[in-house]
Amino acid sequence: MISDLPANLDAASQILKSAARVAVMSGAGISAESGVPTFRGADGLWEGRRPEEVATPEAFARDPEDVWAFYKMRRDLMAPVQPNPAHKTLAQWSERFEPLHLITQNIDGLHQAAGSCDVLELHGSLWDTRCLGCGIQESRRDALEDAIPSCPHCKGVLRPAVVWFGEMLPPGALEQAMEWASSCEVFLCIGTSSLVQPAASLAMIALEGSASVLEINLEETPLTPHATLHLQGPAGEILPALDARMRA
Ligand code: BV8
Ligand code: ZN
Repeated sequence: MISDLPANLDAASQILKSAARVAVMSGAGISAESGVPTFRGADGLWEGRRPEEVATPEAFARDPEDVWAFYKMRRDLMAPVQPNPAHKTLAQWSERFEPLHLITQNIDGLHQAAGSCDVLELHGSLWDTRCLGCGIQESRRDALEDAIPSCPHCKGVLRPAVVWFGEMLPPGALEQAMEWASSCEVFLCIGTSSLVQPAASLAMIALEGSASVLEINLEETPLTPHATLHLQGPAGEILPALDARMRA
């Protein structure tokens, strides 16, 4: 799809202006302008390490220390990171639409840091741990010193409370996301390669529900041919540009 950005921005802002029910699905690309490496880009986090190596229950069973080192590296990397204008625009839009449902594949917490509430984290949170012993899940921003952190309640082994490949999404999360996707008027798909399932199926569910699907991405993805509009460019510039047109 040839992207004529100015025309697509005008068309997209018209679609949004007349919408009430909006759903958003974000991926790693929305945090790229905050300095967070994406998964499959040239500087991708997976660079040199296959996802199956670190983001699977088998990897954790095989070498929990190695998997924790990977997540600690990401927690340390994320600690100083701030939301960018893309996150901030979506936070402002939560007042503008009735409702704006925000679904994210990201585990970085930047939507919440920008002020968005009720964020549906399909793949869990980098900041949460879950105990293999007592099952308690809690958010922890402290440095998690030990190679394999232990539960403050029962001394059991903690794991990152994220969804690994081959694992089910949190109970109810996919159902909620599917309900929002099927009932929205506009579905914004921002900064995702649309490769990881079942998240990648949400945009198609929105299309079946006769929503307009607006894709914001630096490049074309498997969703692009199906999208109503493809807005090619950085989310941190495109979302504020849409917002400005909607206010004009
Ligand atoms: C499940 C948490 C099964 C951990 C993540 C074969 C075919 C189809 C499916 C499968 C298959 N083989 C296996 C599967 C299933 C698998 C899957 O989909 N694999 C893919 C790789 C093929 N899925 C699963 O395993 C899921 N579970 O299926 O369960 C099951 C069923 C029944 C019973 C039991 C089990 C679980 C998947 C969740 C995995 N966890 N994250 C962690 O983060 O460490 S996934 C991980 O990838 C992140 O969550 C990330 O968000 C997600 C998706 O990636 P993206 O967000 O899209 O990021 P990516 O780098 O790929 O793309 C960035 C995009 O942004 C690019 O397009 C780029 O152009 C763009 N961009 C960059 N900068 C900008 C930008 N856009 C705008 N502005 C910018 N500035
Ligand atoms: Zn415990």
